[in-house]
Amino acid sequence: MSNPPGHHPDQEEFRRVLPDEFIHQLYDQYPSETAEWLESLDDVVSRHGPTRARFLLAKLLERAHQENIGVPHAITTPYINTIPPEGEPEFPGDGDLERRIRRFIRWNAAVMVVKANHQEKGIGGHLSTYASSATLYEVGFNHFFRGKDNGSPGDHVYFQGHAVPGIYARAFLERRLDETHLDNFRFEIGEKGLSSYPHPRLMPGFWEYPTVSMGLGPINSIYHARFNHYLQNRGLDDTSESKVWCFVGDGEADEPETLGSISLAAREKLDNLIWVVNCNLQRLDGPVRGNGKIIQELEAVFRGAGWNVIKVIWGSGWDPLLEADQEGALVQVMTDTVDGEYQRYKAENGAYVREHFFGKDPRTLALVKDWSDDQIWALRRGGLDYRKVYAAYKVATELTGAPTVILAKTIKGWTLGPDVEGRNATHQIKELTNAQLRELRERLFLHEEIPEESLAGDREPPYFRPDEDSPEFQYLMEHRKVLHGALPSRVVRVRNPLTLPGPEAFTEVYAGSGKAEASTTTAFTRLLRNLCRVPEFGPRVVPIVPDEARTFGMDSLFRELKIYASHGQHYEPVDAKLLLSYVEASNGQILEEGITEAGSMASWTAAATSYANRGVPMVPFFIFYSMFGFQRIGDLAWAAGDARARGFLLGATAGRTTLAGEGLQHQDGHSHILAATNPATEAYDPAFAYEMGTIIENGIRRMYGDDPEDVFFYLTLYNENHVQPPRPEGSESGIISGLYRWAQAPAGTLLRAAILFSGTANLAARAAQADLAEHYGVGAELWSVTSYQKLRDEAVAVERWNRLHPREEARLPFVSRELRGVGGPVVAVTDFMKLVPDQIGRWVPHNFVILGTDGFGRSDGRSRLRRFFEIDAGHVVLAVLSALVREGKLGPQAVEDAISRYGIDPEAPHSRFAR
Ligand SMILES: Cc1ncc(C[n+]2csc(CCOP(=O)(O)OP(=O)(O)O)c2C)c(N)n1
Ligand SMILES: [Mg+2]
Repeated sequence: MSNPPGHHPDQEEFRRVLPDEFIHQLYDQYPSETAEWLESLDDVVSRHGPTRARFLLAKLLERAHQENIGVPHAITTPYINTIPPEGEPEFPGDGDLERRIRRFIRWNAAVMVVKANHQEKGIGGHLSTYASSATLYEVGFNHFFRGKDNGSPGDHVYFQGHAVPGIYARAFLERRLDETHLDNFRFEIGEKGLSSYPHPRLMPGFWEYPTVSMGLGPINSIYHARFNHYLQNRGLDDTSESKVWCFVGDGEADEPETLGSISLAAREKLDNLIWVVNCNLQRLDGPVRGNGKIIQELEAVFRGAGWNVIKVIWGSGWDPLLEADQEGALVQVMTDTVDGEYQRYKAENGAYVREHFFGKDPRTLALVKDWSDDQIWALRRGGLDYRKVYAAYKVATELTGAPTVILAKTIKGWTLGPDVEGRNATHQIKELTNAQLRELRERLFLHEEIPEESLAGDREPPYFRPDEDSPEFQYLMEHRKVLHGALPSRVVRVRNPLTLPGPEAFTEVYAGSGKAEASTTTAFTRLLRNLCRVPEFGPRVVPIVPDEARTFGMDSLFRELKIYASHGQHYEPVDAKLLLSYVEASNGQILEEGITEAGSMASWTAAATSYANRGVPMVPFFIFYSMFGFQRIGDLAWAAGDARARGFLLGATAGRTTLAGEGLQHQDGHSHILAATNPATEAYDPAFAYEMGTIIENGIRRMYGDDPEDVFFYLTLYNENHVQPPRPEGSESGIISGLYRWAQAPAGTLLRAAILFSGTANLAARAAQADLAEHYGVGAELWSVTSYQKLRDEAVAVERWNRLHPREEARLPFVSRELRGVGGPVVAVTDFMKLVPDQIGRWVPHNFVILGTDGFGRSDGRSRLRRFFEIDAGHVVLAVLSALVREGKLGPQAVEDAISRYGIDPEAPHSRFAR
């Protein structure tokens, strides 16, 4: 059975599952009155049809809202523009000049991609994304996006990654780039290269926000807008003059990161946030919603979440048709047609559109009876009509109290000719034949600018740039001047300097815990509190937690620092009388993000890039469950590295055996491997509170000191209590470089060995050292390795130097130099997997044995876990003895003795293979 027009099949499904009377459990006080209303509705439907009925219902709802009756908003509206023609503000620009400018940019954007692929086949680039969105960007550039030339941070614009050719092409017109730059699009190695996508790491004076991994731009933009409110509410910056604009693909909207946090944006009333979704109805492989309508679907989602939704579906050419559509037949056809059909129309022609679109209803066919096929073909989509786009942006920038999304309907590959426009393969097309280039020239009316002969034969197509005294150039520059300069532009200009903390803040953590036992997590929480108390510096610290503060003992900070709640606390918390109550305040310092590691990471990124985006350096500490860090939000961390973020990531409850009881999905033994793969990350696994403090003190200096570096720090924190020793004299540089001798070999021993420990494995190493001396006469030195990653990085650099300097004496890596004097085997023990110490394997100048926690975690107590993973003291002793046996320094009975002393079962299943 076919569905009646306008009837969504999903609604039928819904009704079958949940009857209306379940949903509206209302008592009917006056049944006869109800019957009258229902009859009236039936009567309208039978006499005037469903369109009229819908109209009346919409009017009733409108009135109900005016009267504050409290009915829900309809989640979708008809498939027409949200702003009616009579509500459109006057377009203040010169439409003709802007059209010409857009054509030049379109041409250059296409030519740079085509030329890049002539130079090297397969180098890539995209033609169709920008071709669909040129108008969306150009209206923004000419009328809205605010630059930074007046000393302010301006607007924050997140460009769609695949649209970059157009952004470069505009910068070329503005004389920020020259032909060599364009010719080096995607040829970055060497000078004047242009990166494939927006990468601040690669073009630090140009790009600001990495967006190309789908979904990350959108979520980052939400938390960025939210962070701007945070800065404002905490009195650290005036952010009222900055909007966050984010350009999103309609296919990109399927990423969970894209839509996952939109309700936060509404809850936080982010009226500084505008999203423009380029609804070209296509993604990479084909239609986004062939059988449905992405614009309607997104409208429902965003309206449901509390956003303002502005649909820009139809160009001005449709206005008279819609005006003449008195019975609503055209609106009905528009609403009933699915995206697969809309896509098809644009790959066909005017006659096809007449037959297949207007022909759906005799009344709509009649509307265009006097129109030629060409006229029908010339009807535009809203997102390609600068007047409609201008109107949407203008309204969006003036709305207050909620974020706004603009759903702009466009055509993928627009103007690129029939082989490209709207085709399913359009996303991947990166070359145009000579004939296709000629066609493009026709479509863009560039006969004068691109002379016929310039496209003759095998010649490379030329770029076109209007002279500096041309009206186009003047117009373009004048408009950017009014808006305070060109964009994108990344400028690091400190507007609110940061005063570094003095040494006092660290005194406590360096002193050790005396006789008391404490974990590195507790010590960190105290350090964080001390840092927050430092005058001037303190307010710049941004503690971020995804609903785990209690797990880390950080609830002690709630009352002192307060939890940020943009609109304050409107209730008395249940624990108001307790010392550690849940205190929220509009100037609260802690970002307690709730259970969203992705959202927390996006907040962290906003804070960690604030030194550049706002000129207000902030010092964020994102404390997460170490298992749900890099593994969970690795791509956001990658983007943060690209964005040159500076700050601290803390993986708490670290270790495969220290976090007892939790098991497979919680116990982290590999985040240090994942962290080590991020080139911006310095990963440390401190054993003691003073090491943690030293790393943080050094990190603050490196990231925020006189010569700031674009790196960020990852530290693992453990929840195991033990006495925290005071900082040994002279250990600072070893802690930072990754390794230092923590204890000499006990006196009176004959054989030599070294044990390297990190994190809580220090306990097993220390116990093993004592046992080795007492029972076997082995004197093991103890070394603390704070960072295998740093040791490896240094060694790799030295190795390279040696390779390139054959006449010089070979240098020794730091780790080899340090361990050179150890007169025996080296055993490393860690609560992380063996791959972590393996990083330094080839530079350890002795027999090197690694004990680590490979495989999935188990829920059990610490000691049994450590036995299972073979990292307890007994196994450390055994490993040292066994190495000495292999070196011929001891007989095999030493190992056998240890096996029996510690009750080790040689047949026990090995953790990695025990499934
Ligand atoms: C996380 C991620 N997955 C896949 C891709 C590969 N990719 C690049 S563009 C694209 C399609 C984009 O479609 P849409 O968002 O609709 O953008 P359009 O080009 O149509 O404007 C895909 C899948 C990516 N960049 N990021
Ligand atoms: Mg798309």
